[in-house]
Amino acid sequence: MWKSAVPAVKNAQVISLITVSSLPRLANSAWTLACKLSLFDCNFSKGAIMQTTHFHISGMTCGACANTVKGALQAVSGVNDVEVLLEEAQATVQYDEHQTSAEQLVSAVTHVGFGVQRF
Ligand SMILES: [Cu+2]
Repeated sequence: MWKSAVPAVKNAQVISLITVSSLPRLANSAWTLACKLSLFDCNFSKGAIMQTTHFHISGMTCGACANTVKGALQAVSGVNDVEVLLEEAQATVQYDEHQTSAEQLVSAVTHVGFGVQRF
């Protein structure tokens, strides 16, 4: 994700990180929306630190359950990619550490009625 070797660009990432962290939550959501619309490369613009975490999900019995879990995870601000495997009872989530956390992801899944454990 960090392809640039130009020092000036690295500085720009640090500045953008500081700026983004001080933005109000609403502005941050607008930024996330712009990212989802692919208006620019968000990983660069936001100084995102992408983290991938695996979860064991219990209680999924069919495709609809898997879709519910997937939707709940995708709805969390800062989540970049979600993969839910029904048969393996697993979810893999890629997210920006600056915007969310494994704890928030766990609570999103719990909220829609499934058991979830990080591994
Ligand atoms: Cu189901």
